[in-house]
Amino acid sequence: MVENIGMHTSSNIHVREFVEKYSALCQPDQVVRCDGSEEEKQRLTQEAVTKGILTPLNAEKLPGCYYHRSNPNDVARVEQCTFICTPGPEEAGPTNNWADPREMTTKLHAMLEGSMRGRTMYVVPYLMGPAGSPLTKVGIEITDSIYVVLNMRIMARMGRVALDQLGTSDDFNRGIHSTLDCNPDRRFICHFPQTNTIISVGSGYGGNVLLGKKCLALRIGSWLGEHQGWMAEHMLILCVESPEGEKTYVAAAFPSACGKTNFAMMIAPDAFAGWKITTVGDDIAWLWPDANGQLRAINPENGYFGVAPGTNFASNPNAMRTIERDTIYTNVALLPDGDVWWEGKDGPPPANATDWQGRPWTPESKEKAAHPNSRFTAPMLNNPSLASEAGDAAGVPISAIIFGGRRATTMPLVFQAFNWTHGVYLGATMGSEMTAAAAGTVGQVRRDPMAMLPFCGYHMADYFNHWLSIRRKLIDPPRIFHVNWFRKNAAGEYLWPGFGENFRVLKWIVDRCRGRGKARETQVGWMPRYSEFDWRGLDFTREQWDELNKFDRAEWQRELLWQDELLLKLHDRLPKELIFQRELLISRL
Ligand code: OXD
Ligand code: MN
Repeated sequence: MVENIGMHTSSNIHVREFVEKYSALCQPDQVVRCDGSEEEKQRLTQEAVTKGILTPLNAEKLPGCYYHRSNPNDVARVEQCTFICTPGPEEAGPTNNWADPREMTTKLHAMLEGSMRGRTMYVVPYLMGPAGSPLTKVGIEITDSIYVVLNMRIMARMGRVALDQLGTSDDFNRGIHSTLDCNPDRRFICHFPQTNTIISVGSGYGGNVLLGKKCLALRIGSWLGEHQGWMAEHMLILCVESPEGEKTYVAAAFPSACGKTNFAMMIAPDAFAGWKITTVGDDIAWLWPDANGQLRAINPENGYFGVAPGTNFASNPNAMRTIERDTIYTNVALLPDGDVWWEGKDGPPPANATDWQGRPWTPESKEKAAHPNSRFTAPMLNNPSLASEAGDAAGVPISAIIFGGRRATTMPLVFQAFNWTHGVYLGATMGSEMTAAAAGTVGQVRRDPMAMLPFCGYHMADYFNHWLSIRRKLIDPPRIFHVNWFRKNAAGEYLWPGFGENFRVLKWIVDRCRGRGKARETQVGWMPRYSEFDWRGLDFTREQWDELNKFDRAEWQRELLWQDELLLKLHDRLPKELIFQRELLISRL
């Protein structure tokens, strides 16, 4: 006998049928329908503590914060277990794993059968996007993980607000998650765009199970965007405000764990008194051309799921303040006084800690105390630099789009595309060294178009075409830029200080968008001269600048060959504009 707890059974018949279907299949002991209330948060948190899923942290240092350790086999997104299930493989394209929707559903349903016996099934209604925005989507996630519920509560607008927006409609994403036995061999993250459904089994890791984030807001979202005329992108959104109060909105796509959160929360160097950067979003942007031909964007999320290692008061003071309260920490190290620690946190390493796997740790230990992909989940409202527009249903007008990767060689600090089509080519051919955010070989350069390789829910060449088609709806398209904070010298040292100093790059970008900044035409795009950068307060010589921006023909030739690997994969659907851009680049080189 299934017991029902929580809010009234939803009056939406489609939600009811969905929940009944999966409770009959998964056979939980009880079904808890979440309403997003404070009382519910307290109750579920207490239950998670009692069950040992969460550990309360030091209430003075970190009020309202909790600690969670995942299964050591389950610490990152797993691209090899992630599938796009469309009627034919050509819709998913060569950059996605494809499975037949019927066969995959049968297989997953067999795994789900009875999977929640002895467990609770939580029903989590949520919104991606501010209530009332034209792009906002409703999702209902069914999960057997209380950790997922408490994280979803931070990352999305959760509970009654979503059911209110849904009304009697059938238009919602159906998400089903069961941790099963957390066995990597029984781990599948599957997307069914045609039926707006996601089924995720065998994992408890954020990117695999907080279904509103990567699964709905990016993979299903990108598919919906192509059909509905908008774009779901792996981009932060920030606002640059000048001392005169001029606001410029910028969106930027960097691959996972390449500093989107740091860039989105950046503070201008002291010398730039009066300049302010505020955060609209740190990971995902939904963009659409409005009726006036202006590209607008919302951040569909409500919180930050950020990488902890490397976060400190120098690299990201706003993040440090954001995660001082009401935050869930996953796989960081735990200190004896109930504080948390990770590599790259301020101050010296602690004398003693418990590492992310629960083992004693000292500075002499060979292994890292925190997992390199350890995370914080924190409410957006905690961010001291949150933009006042972050929750605006109408979104913000975007003036610049930035693409960037982690590249030790070849790529200069910043250059501007000649036009939108060239910018799409820059995004499409983006490369980056792999990070710990996904299982794989850290450090290897791979093509990651628009930082969407793991997140584009359909054929990548059709996605490029969609980008090109959006241009036709824009009257004054955003300017497009490419940046690289990670170039190194022969000794392996970074050539650019990065972090807050990236403001100088941002300022040049804003000036370019506003028709004020100067640049010179180069083989690769418009580049700033040393004299065109604002150097107040920083000692950076012309020689350093020249090394940072050196053009090496041999490296660019190799770059072109690397780009071909991806372009060849997509050859049968590749838009001719991108082929022409490649030819133009070759002739300029
Ligand atoms: C993320 C990711 O968690 O990109 O944002 O992996
Ligand atoms: Mn991301």
